[in-house]
Amino acid sequence: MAQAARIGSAAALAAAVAAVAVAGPAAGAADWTVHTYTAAFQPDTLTVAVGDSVTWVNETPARHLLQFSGDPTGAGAAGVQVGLARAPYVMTVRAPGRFPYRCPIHAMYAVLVVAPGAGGGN
Ligand SMILES: [Cu+2]
Repeated sequence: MAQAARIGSAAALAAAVAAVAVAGPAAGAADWTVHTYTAAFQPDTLTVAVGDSVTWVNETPARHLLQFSGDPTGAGAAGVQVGLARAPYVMTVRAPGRFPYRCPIHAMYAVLVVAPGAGGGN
């Protein structure tokens, strides 16, 4: 009984590992960082590829908002809005396009440009 359960777990684990290998980030996917300062995003224009990840890091004690026009994640939202406090915010981009965003609290503006991925991985 216990032996069968262990074999079952091993098979499930192997399946999970295989699934991750198939569904994981596309080869060559890059990670980018945008720093959020008192009155500006740095860089204020960032061009990435579909499948890349972008991390926003808040370098100030103040809370900021990331208010996007459109949805770079490809989930289809009319606009993505995220509060940026102490913890970084990580987004995997899945939708090609030009996505302006702002922090309305501090009148900060920036643009995320998502180029279509070479592998068509979206
Ligand atoms: Cu702000």
